Amino acid sequence: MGDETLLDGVTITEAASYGIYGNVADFVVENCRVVDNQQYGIFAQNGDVSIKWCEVGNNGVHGIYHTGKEYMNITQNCRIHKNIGHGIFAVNTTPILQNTIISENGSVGESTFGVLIVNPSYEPVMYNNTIVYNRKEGVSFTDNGTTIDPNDKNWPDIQNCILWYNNSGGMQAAGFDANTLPQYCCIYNPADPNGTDYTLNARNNFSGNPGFAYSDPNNLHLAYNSPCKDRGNPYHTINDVGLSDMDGEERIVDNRVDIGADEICSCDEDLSEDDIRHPLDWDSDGVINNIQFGEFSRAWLSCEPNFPGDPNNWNPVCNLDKTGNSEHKIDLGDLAVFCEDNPQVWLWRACWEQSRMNFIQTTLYPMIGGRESMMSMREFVFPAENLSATEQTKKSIEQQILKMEEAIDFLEKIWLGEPNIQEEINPEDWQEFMKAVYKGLFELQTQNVQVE
Ligand SMILES: [Ca+2]
Ligand SMILES: [Ca+2]
Ligand SMILES: [Ca+2]
Ligand SMILES: [Ca+2]
Repeated sequence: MGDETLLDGVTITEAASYGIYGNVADFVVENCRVVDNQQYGIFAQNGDVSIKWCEVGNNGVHGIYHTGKEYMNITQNCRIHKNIGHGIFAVNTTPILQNTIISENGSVGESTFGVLIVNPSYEPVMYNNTIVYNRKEGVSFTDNGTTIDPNDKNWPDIQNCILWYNNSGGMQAAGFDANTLPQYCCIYNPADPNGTDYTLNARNNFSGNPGFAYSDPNNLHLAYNSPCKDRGNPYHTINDVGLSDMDGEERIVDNRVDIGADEICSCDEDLSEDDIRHPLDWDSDGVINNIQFGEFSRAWLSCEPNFPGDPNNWNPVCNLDKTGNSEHKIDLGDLAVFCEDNPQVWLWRACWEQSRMNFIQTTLYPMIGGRESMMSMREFVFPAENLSATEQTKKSIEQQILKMEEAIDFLEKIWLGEPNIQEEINPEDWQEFMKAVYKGLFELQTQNVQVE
C-alpha cells in the first residue's frame, strides 16, 4: 500500500507472504476479503491503518499485524477468524477495535491469542467485540510501562465485549484481571463453568453464557432472548460504539447497546425467535435455499437404518415429517414440510440476513441495486396438510393433483432458474428425485381414475 491509499471491494487470496503490505504508509482497507494467504493477512508498520467491513481469515500467520510507535490501527465491523497466528497482533501501536468478531484464531500448542497487544503507545479501546473460540486467551496484554515508571501502563479500555469459549475453558484474558478491568462485558469465568451466573460484578460484568442463536462458531448472532441484549454501557451513544453493528443494523436498539458485535435487530416489530434462527437452516447462514434443498434431495427416499427401504444417504435432519408412512423415511411428506409457506421454510430468511443484504445494496454498493426477486413459494406451494391422511379425505384428489403440478412446476423452475442449484445438486440425484415426484403425481392420477 502507498501512503494515503484506499483499497475497497477486493478479494486478496493465496499470496505467498502478505495479503496486504504497508510500510511508512497510512492506508485504508474497506469491504475486502483477505483470506487464505500463506503468511500474514494484513501487515503494516509505521503508518496509521483503518480496516472496515473486512473479512480477514485463514491466513497462515497473523490476521492483522501492526507495529510502529505512536501509530493507530482502527478496525471496525470486521471478521477476523481462523488465522493460524494471532487474530490481531499490535506491537507499540494503539488498536481501536469496534463491532468486530475475532474467532477461532490460533493453532494447537502455540501461544496464539484472539488479540495480542504489546506496549501500546496510548490506551487501546475495545468496544462491542465478540471474541470467542480462539485457541488461547481472547485478549493478551503486556506493557513494560515507561523508562521512568514501569508501572505506568496503558491499560486497555474494554467495554461491551463478549469473551467466551476461548482458551479451552481456561481464563479469557492474559496480563490483566478479566473480572476487574473490563466493564459491561460477558466474560466466561472458569469458576462458573456452566455459565449460569448472570449477577453483575462491581464492573458490571457477568460470567453467564452469552446465548448465541446458533452453536456454529461461524454464526455469532445473539439469540432472541440473549442475556447480552441491552446490557452494554447505558451511557454509550453512537459516538462511542458507532452507527452499525456487524450486520449493518442499527448499533443501538431500544436505547441501550447490546454486548458484543451484534445488536439484536429491530427490523420487525413482532420480532420473535424464528426471525433470528430457523432449525432447518443447517448451515447457519440465515437462509433456507438450494443448499438445504441439495442436502434434502440427496437424502430423498432414504430410510432409517433397520426399516424397510434404502438406508443409504439417510440424513435424520431431513426427516421433517415423522408421522404415518413418512415416519422413518424421507418422502413427499417431508418435501411438503420443506415447501411449507406458513410459517415459511423454503426461502426463509433471517432478519439479520435481510438487513445485511439491504445494507450492502443501499449503503455499500448502491449501484448494484436489488439482487434476486424473491421467488414466492406461495404460488407454488403444496401445503403439508394436503398430504396427511385426514386431509386427503377432505380435499379432492383433483386438488392434490393441481397442487402437485404446481410443485413440479416450481421444482422445474428452481432447477432451471437458480444459478447455483446445479452446482449443489448432482443432476442424477435431481433426476431420481424428480422421477419420484412424477411417480407421486402419476399415482394420484391413477387414484383419480379409479375414483371416477
Ligand atoms: Ca439494544
Ligand atoms: Ca444484528
Ligand atoms: Ca442456509
Ligand atoms: Ca419423513
